[in-house]
Amino acid sequence: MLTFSLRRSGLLAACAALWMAAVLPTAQAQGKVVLRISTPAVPDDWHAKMWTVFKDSLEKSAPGEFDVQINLNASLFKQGTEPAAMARGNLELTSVSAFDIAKLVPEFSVFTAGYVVRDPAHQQKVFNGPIGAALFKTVSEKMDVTPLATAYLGTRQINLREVRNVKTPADLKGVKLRMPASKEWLFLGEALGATATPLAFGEVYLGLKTGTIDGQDNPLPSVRAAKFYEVTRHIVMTGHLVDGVFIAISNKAWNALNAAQKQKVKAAADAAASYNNDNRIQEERQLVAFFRAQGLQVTTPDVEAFRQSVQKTYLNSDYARVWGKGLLERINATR
Ligand code: KDO
Repeated sequence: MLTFSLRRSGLLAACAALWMAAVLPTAQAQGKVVLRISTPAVPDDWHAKMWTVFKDSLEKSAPGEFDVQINLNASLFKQGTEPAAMARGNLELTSVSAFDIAKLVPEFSVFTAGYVVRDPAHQQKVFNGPIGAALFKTVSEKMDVTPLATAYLGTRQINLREVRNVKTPADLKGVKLRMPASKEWLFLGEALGATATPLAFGEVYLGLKTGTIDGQDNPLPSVRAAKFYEVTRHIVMTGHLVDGVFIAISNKAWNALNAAQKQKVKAAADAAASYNNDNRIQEERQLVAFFRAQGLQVTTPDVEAFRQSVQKTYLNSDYARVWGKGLLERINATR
């Protein structure tokens, strides 16, 4: 009977929908969970390649469940605009810098200050311990994104177009030093003694080539991956910032996952960060020889003079006032 078969097919459809909802409990019950990633990292950089590790890890732990879309070279969102895109629901994942976090979570600026984090091991201890847990909770509340893992970006050094005798911050006077475009980054450039000039990462190579900037600061693996060594002659090993980026997911995307999916996404982020960290640490050790072989001068300044001057600049600034009672001391005491 027609009425019966119609009723029956309606019932079957309802059962199917219930079944789908039970086995695929995320927002996109019909399809895969789409995870769009945007980063300014260049393809040959470890913190770009780590996203393939992330994707592969999810393919293995949850075959066919996620559609991970990796967008490098800031091709999807401009550098620094990713957190806003995530808050608007236009992006699921990125690697966010301490500088971008500090715009909304002022106490996070302690990690934008030079010579605070001592080395990659110290960085992992700080962020994987109680300090990281408390700060990440605030990040989630204020930025609506959840940090999943801490990736070591490397230790930032100064990289100049021309050879220059740099021993102390005074020797950088008048040097147009490119920094990413935010007041927190520019403050660091000025604290180093230079004239900080804002420019997006993707424009740095040309800026160095044409001379619109005199130099830039980045960790050695990024100098190699972005080929800045082709258009510069000198690296000054100031080691002024043990830098990190945080693999972070929008809360909208995170809250749409079930417990098993959350665990798999977190494990994939951990695997990606470990891959990046191991490779970056190892490569950093080898790159001085590589750059010298390319004809660059690599020199060590009076690092103590840089440390004292930079620390004094931060401690006398408004940044230090928002770090909260004892935060810097607790970071220093973390071993
Ligand atoms: C840079 O623009 O100098 C910087 O190193 C800043 C980091 O926070 C990060 O955005 C990084 O660029 C990009 O991922 C490109 O390596």
